[in-house]
Amino acid sequence: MDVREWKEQRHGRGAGVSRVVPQKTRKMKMAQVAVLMGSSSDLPKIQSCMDTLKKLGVSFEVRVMSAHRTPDVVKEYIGGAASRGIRVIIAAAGGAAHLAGVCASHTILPVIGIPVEGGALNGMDALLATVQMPGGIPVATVGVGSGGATNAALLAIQILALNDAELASRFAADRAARRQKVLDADEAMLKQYSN
Ligand code: RP5
Repeated sequence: MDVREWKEQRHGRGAGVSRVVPQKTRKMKMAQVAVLMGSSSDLPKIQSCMDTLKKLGVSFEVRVMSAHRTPDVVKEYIGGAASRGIRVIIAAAGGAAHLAGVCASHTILPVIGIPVEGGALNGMDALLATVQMPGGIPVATVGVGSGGATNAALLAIQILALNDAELASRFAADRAARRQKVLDADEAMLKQYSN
């Protein structure tokens, strides 16, 4: 029995074939950020992460892999991420959310964890599992919910912007726009309620 047959016997059909860098991914622009989610059911809850990366012009790839259901794929993918040009990993998972911590254990790249809401505890479980990493293997954990997913992208951008002046200025412009939005809202409120 060769290694591929052994993997297939242990993990199911197709397990012996590397799924880590599919042909399609190799031809795409080299990604700087990897966004992983534990299940495709997480996608709508972290959409703002991808939207924010796209808006600020950061190259990224999005994958579904699970610390529990496909641990072998996670290990292989994360192990090769830095050499493929990935600089920051964002990992989103719900429930007993181990994905970000497991990713962090396989790389020295910075890992940002998004606790995904849902299930019986509505994200409290994912928040604690992601944020409470034992000392030595850090995961930068953002909040539960859409704001957390946005912040994961912004934090990844801040890390990349340390070595990318153009990205730093796009980030500064985004922050200025957020400031302006509050000022505009304040002005509108004043007009609406001033006697
Ligand atoms: C986690 O379990 C996933 O990240 C997801 O949030 C949760 C439920 O997954 P599904 O049962 O919807 O695939 O691993």
